[in-house]
Amino acid sequence: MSADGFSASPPPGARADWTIDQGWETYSPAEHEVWITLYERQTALLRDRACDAFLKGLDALDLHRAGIPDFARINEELQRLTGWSVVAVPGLVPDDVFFDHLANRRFPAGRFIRKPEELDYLQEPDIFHDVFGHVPMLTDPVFADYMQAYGEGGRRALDLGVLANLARLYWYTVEFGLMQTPQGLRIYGAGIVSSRSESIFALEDTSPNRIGFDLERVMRTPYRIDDFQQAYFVIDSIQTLQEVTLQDFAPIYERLAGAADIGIAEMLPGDSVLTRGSQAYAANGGRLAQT
Ligand code: HBI
Ligand code: FE
Repeated sequence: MSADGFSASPPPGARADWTIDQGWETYSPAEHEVWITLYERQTALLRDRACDAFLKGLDALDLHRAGIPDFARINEELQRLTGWSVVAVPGLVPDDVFFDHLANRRFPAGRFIRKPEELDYLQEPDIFHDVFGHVPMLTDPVFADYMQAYGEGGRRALDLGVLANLARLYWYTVEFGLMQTPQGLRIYGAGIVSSRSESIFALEDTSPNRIGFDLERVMRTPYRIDDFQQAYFVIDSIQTLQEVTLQDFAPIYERLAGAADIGIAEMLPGDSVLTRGSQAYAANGGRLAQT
């Protein structure tokens, strides 16, 4: 991937749009076993932590089958529900390629799965993060629209050179978003639902800030790529995300161009505060201190 996010050429064996065949029949029993271990561990934890749309999607796609799902099988149901499909890619793809897939209702998912010794954490998204984490929410029609709109917005943001702001929106919603529901705080972000430790930390730990979602606030707030988030943003419904995409982003990008970033752990007077975090986890070294 080149620095500016525009297409380098696809790796050998990949098609021009960076897709590859999933090759479901080539997974080993040990790889299926890793999926089953992760799946059973996460679903036990998420029953009262993930939002309804996620849990419904998990069941609708029949992901509780034993082992790594065959994209051809889940795509039949996914396309019927929201017109989305999962396509296999070798790993992270250039931003413009990524946005083009999303804009066409194709979710690019890595085909590789983590090693048994990496169960708890890996830097690059594997098939468990991508398919268990991201795909169930794509069965929700409103969220499915949001993801397509994000792809279209991403292409525009790349052309305008403001991708960093939009990437924060993706990070604090699609990857690490929380939702307030009548049953309490629930998770919808893929980066959280696919992680056992962050599924607990994000909802229950006193360290992180939990702040009501505000589009420009989110787009001015940096995020962590190497550890638990120091701030989580909370929507009150998936419709909130859809309303976001109905806005004209041009004036927002102009305002953001003149606005400084907000400190990752900072709280602003205008924030709607659910949790004023202690930041104790980050202060004492975060993940490194835990190992
Ligand atoms: N590629 N396969 C893959 N998956 C991603 O989540 C992804 C990507 N490329 C770029 C990217 N995400 C982000 O940089 C954009 O959301 C900004
Ligand atoms: Fe992801």
